[in-house]
Amino acid sequence: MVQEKILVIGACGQIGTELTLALRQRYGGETVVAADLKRESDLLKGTGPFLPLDVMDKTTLQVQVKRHGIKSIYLLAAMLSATGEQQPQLAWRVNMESLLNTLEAAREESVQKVFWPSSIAVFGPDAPKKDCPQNAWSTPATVYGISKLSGEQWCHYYFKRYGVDVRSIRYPGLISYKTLPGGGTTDYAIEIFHAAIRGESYSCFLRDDKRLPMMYMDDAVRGTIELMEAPASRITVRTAYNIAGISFTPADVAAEIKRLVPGFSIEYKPDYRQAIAETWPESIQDQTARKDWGWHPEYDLAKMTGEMIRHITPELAMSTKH
Ligand code: NAD
Ligand code: AKB
Repeated sequence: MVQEKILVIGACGQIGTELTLALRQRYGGETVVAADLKRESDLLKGTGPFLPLDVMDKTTLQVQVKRHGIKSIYLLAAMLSATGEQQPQLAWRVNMESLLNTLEAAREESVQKVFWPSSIAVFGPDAPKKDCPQNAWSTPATVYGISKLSGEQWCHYYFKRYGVDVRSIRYPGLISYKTLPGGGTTDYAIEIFHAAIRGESYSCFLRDDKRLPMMYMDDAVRGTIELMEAPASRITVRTAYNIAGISFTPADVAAEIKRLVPGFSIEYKPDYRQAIAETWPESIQDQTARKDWGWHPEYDLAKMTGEMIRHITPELAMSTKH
């Protein structure tokens, strides 16, 4: 069977890098066109085609989708919660225009499938903090969360009105070692590992007891591909699926790191990101994703911590020091 062409927009980011590599491994390097505003990252070089692309340029996006005969798009370009709060107007524009340009390109160029990630940030202070359900009341308190909630509705609209097969997941905070995070409230849970490997004390911008939903990147990438490969008849949610991984506090992850890096120490200096985190759930329910397309996480806190410590070399940790 000839594999149809895939476009990953935002391919040099935290998720984009790992998702592009996983898609290339599964479907073949030439099948997956990586695109980003940034120059091609070293990890992607030599693994498949790269396209410099600004997704805000609707005409160029459409031309490239047509030229490459793209049949699936993964849109990962966005401004995350913390940087979004620094520039709310820009975050709204980037997050909404990138999605609307992609949905329009999909509609006009007969793209068969679109993946666009939402976030646990759609839930605001009025949603249940524990085991937040799929359909909990959403009153997001950040521009990022507002853009994700609106984006979910646009995905639903394009599916209902135009039949575009758009699929989405509300990712928790994602933990990975290959690429640094891009400006979120959950970034502490990656920075902490780099500091530990450098032999430094970590100054955490959240409180010690701020529990949040998190997930190891391997689970997120596998879940994304499983969702995209599921038969359309199994997909009952056309806004975005809750998926749960691990729920932990900074103190929990610090204790787990200390077991493997005995001298590690941490101090807590909450900043504006604590206020963002306060509005998010501590854990989420994911029964609908489990029932519809078989979602299940494979990493708990101990397994994730072991993988992070194993893969972050002292050289890598030194290169990420700022
Ligand atoms: P990131 O910031 O690491 O990567 C985004 C990439 O998009 C970057 O490489 C950036 O250069 C690129 N980009 C930005 N503007 C662009 C433009 N105009 N045209 C083309 N490329 C552009 O973000 P990420 O963490 O990989 O997140 C990807 C998606 O997943 C986002 O929608 C984010 O909201 C969502 N998400 C991420 C997390 C997480 O923990 N990382 C959690 C929930 C949801
Ligand atoms: C962020 O902190 O902004 C992201 C997210 C949970 O969406 N990691």
